[in-house]
Amino acid sequence: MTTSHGGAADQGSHRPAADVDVLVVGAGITGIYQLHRAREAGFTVALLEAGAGVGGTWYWNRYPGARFDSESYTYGYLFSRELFDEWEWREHFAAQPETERYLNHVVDRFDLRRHIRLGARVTSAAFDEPAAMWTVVGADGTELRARHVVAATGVLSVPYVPDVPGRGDFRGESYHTGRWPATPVDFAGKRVAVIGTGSSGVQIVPAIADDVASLTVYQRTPNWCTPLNNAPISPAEQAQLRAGFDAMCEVLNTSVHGFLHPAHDRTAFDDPADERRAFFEKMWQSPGFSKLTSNYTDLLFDHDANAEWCRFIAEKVRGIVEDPDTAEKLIPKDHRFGEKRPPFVAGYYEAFNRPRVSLVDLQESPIVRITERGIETAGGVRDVDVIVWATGFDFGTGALLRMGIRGRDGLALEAHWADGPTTFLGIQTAGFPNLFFPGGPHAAAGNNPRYNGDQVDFVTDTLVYVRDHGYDTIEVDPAAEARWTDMVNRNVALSSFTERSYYYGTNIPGKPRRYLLNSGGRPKLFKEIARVVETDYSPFRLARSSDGGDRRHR
Ligand code: N01
Repeated sequence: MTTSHGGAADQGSHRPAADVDVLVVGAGITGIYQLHRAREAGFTVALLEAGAGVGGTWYWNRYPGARFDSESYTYGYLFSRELFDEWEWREHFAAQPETERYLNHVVDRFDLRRHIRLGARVTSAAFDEPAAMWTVVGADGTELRARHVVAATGVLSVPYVPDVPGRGDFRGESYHTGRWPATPVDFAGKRVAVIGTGSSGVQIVPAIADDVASLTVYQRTPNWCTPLNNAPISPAEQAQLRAGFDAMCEVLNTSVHGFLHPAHDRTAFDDPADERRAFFEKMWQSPGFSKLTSNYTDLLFDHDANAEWCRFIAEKVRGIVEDPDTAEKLIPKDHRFGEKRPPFVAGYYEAFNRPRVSLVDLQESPIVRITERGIETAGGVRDVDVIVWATGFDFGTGALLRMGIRGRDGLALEAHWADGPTTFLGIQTAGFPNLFFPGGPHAAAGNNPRYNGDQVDFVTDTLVYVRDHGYDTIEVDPAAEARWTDMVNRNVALSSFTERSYYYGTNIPGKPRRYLLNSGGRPKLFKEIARVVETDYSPFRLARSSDGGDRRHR
């Protein structure tokens, strides 16, 4: 790994030299972009990545069936027209291998690999106050001193496996979707259990249903699944994509959720029943998230409108799934569409028509324990060879709280966030100078790379500002942090998600129940960034260690 190529941040200053100006943690889509932007801005850079390859989510989640549910070309990078033109996505919703290839291509094309150290899971990051820099240690023995740390560690990067009694007793193979092994798992002729029916579970079920001897799906809560409607990108569409690049960027860079789909202009009851039904059918046939973003404008606010759409989906499920009892179990009863993050599927409901696929309703028959040979529920024991835990992630704060981050006076991030995260712009937290976490908690829901990319752009501009003004540290003022966090908490009411959604952390035992997204979305982020710039970074405390080491605030 090359850590230096002539950055100038420490030149002419009394401060001790860092190994690098900017250390990025995590080589996912956000970290790769941050590494590129920081280096382009003239900083010396390094990136530490826990995995054995780059890609982040698209490295770890290599389970069969893993794929985008945002359109490929809207998820990929937009910063380079040349990159966009030369990479041909094969499908509207690319599968994991293609995305992993794409991210490797980006790393090589922009000559970033020499700055990346793989297999270096960060175990501690401590702010050295007199030196005004971070000491970052990796599990592989790496130790780097960095002026700034950008933790691009993701919101869905720490897998959660529930503490079911007997879990360690199981003698067969077990895997979590979010830590899928690099060597493909051989399902042929095996009895397989999938526990969990969120976006990951409903992707893997149809992908392996033809290979297994038997597949038992353990469902605690059904989701409102609708078709992804994926398709290959035809040559004509490839040409259209290229011709429409600028217009597409304009939409993606300004839309609230970072999707291309245009908003509808009608509410559900503007239309008579037959037209509403025809519209719902159109939605059912439409790609990915358009069922949310292009549906009736009152879908998430008017319970009757939502109920109409849910009734439509329920009818579809009953029409697809041949066994009426299974169909009923697959239809959600406890939440409306959009109250949880909706999964998009290809062949999920159809999979239950195969004789070898069956559903266990855990509300009816809860899991009692894992045995050496299988899963015992209140309804009996089933022996299996493989257990797939599709049981989700410690969302939002999981990775940041496991990195041993220590700020001023040794302040532990875990202590600072004991009651839930407090942030400014979802980027910085008070007491942790020169630490940034784009793509972390208090980011907006939607097409993640777009919002995270906005944050990376701002972090980069901020690093340049700090350098060009000769400052050594930048740290958000606690009042600004409180203001942003209050805004996040106040705007919870704007969110359609219920407290049973993992966006509140409620899926993790003992985790404080706090809304972990920013419902204000990009408009709030853009507005606040503009204010930061207009007020010459007034929400931040900036200081020079050459001023005798005192923390001089402007
Ligand atoms: O995780 P989840 P995921 N016993 O938390 C169940 C993104 N993603 O990995 O609902 C039994 O959604 C739990 O049940 P319940 C996307 O943002 C994107 O599927 O809590 N079951 C639930 O069914 C997504 O939202 C794609 O009752 C237990 C499941 O496990 C996010 O990642 C693909 C249990 C967890 O669902 C997370 O999705 C995949 C227990 N003790 C993921 N504990 C794309 O398509 C939990 N469960 C781009």
